[in-house]
Amino acid sequence: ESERLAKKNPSPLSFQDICNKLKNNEFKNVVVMCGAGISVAAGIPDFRSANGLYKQLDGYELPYPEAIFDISYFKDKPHPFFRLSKKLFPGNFVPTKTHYFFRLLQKKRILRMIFTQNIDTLERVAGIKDQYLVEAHGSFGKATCVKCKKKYGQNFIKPFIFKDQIPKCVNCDGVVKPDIVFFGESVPKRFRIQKNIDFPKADLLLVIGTSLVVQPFCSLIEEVSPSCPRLLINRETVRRFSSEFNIFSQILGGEGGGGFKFDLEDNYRDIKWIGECDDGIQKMVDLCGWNQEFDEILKER
Ligand code: CNA
Repeated sequence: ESERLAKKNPSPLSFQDICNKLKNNEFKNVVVMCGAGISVAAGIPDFRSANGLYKQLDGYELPYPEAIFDISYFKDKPHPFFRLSKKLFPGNFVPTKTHYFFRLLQKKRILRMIFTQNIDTLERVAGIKDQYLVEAHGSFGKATCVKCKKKYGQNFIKPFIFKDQIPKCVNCDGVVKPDIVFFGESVPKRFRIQKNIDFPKADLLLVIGTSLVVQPFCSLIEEVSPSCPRLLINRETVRRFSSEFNIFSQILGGEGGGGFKFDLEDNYRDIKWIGECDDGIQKMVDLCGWNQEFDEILKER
């Protein structure tokens, strides 16, 4: 069905057209939406791929994989999350070409904002400044006691996690949870504020390395103006959920939400490049003729 609609109403823009416009400085406010796929080449598994984290949770005794990030499950059983945290904890990973491409956009002063779902902080490691970053699902940078809300830094929780212990509050003995947004928790205030500021201003939306299923993040693609081209770079095309799936997935932990369109109907401005993130990015750099500048940035790795 989607192919039929895309054929009926193909995008007048090609991947090459987008790159030409970038090269000719026609985009001045690039908004990026990214997810776990951009960090897979750094060695951090994503959630939903065939060898993703959700397939690696066998020994964790979870009722369903998403429970590991479910706030009510966590309050009852925090162990599985902390066991996984040891694997994901920032510090041991090098950013990918894709992360450094964001840095190139920042250098060219055409990066409006990156909205990331990732909690690995690799955007920061690649040199993205705070002002250009919205960590929509939080990060391991800070932590909060679930009971008394006392705030902690990353250095407090890290030794506990690496010793396979649960970090406990010095005041009330409550569990200290990293400030990562779990299913059932609300997104940070910065997400809500920047969403209304940056999306209406976007003249190009780059969606990269995400299955676009987690709400409210996935609905952001609807927030750009109707004239803003939306470029997807991903291993697979992104799905659109039926309402039945939403009800089911909400029971599973708040995903879905549906109703959004991406590269399906009214395809007058959506473009997709299916393949590895870093290959798509290299292709963009080649077509833009930005190789020399990009290589300079990559040398810092
Ligand atoms: P996801 O649902 O696992 O989807 C990842 C998407 O990326 C899939 O569509 C894959 O096909 C695609 N993909 C995987 N590898 C590549 C690659 N090398 N090149 C191109 N495409 C690729 O992950 P989402 O980010 O969409 O889901 C949101 C969750 C995942 C967020 O809440 C994150 O916090 C969470 N997560 C984050 C990390 C991280 O911080 N690195 C790791 C795992 C999960």
